[in-house]
Amino acid sequence: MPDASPLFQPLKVGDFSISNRIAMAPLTRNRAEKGSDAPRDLNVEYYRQRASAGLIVSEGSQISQQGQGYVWTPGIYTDKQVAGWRRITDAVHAEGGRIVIQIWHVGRVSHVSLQKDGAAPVGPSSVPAKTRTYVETGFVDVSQPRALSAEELPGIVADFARATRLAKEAGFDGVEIHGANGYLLDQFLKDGANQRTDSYGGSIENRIRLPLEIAEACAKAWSPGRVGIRLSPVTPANGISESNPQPLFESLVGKLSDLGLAFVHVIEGATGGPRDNAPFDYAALRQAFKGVYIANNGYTRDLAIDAVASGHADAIAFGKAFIANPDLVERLRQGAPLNEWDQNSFYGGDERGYTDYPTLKTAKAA
Ligand code: 8OZ
Repeated sequence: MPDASPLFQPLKVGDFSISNRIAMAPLTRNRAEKGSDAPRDLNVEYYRQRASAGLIVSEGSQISQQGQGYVWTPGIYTDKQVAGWRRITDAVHAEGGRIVIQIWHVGRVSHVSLQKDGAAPVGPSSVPAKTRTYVETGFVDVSQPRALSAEELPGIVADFARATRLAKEAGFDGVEIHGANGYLLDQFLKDGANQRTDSYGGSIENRIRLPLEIAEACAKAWSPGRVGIRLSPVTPANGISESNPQPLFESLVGKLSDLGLAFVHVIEGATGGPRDNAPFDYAALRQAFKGVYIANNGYTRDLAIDAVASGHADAIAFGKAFIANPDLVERLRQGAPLNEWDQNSFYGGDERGYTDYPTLKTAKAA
């Protein structure tokens, strides 16, 4: 019996609608074309297979070379990348799906070998992240970052706005600004990384300034109803920390709501880890935001059904389950068993562990 719970019902998200409230979370897979970082045939097939998600949020896609922190992640700043993405959005739309692109600047989480002319990665302050990244030759410590000058910030805002315009040109339904997991926006937000003494550091008002300027610029570049943002209030991902996240994120989300953004996408707890690593009142964020609230991290079918039925969230994003189950929505609808994911093929490689996971239909035929 198809499940009639609201999880499987349509939803209006800003300027567009989705056919169910199950989102595919953004998932870094490092399989863009080598050299150009443009999406290629293999990536088209991967997203096409997952188009029954109510909403696909693409893997993080750098808005500039400076914004790249890992090898073979796709970009959204060249014509070739836009043309590659166009084939993906066409394929997803042909299957009746919706797809937004996650636009990403890694900030200090990068390595000189990924930067133009071996330059230092940039961040709010010259505080290195205690984390690693991977480059062509394998895992490496991230490089010592350089603090961005205030004069450079309008250029970064402009790069996000350009990515939004290019996303529209590439046929996406919208953009998701990557504001989570210890990357550039999270670095400005959180006091463990932001030691600035200018108008972008110190008070909450100052630390939310750059994320708000970026959100506003993206909204202007297209429409507020085409823009969402992903946040992770208490994640320790990539060595990030914040001494008092509750008022910081309530203030930020309230202002994002005033801008009329389509959605906020909130990672509850530690990214890919425990949902309760630190106390946080997520209901207060939902209260502060008038658009769609998408919750993510460690949801099971039962948790997801309850979260949407109770009003905790409007939609639920699944990450790793979507890697291993292209037909996740159908499986959840039926309460069917899920394929297990193979961690070894998450990052980089070929079609194995990428486009070869069976659906219920192909498993039956085999
Ligand atoms: C895993 C590996 C590399 C990047 C994130 C974009 O955490 C990522 C990411 C995850 O948001």
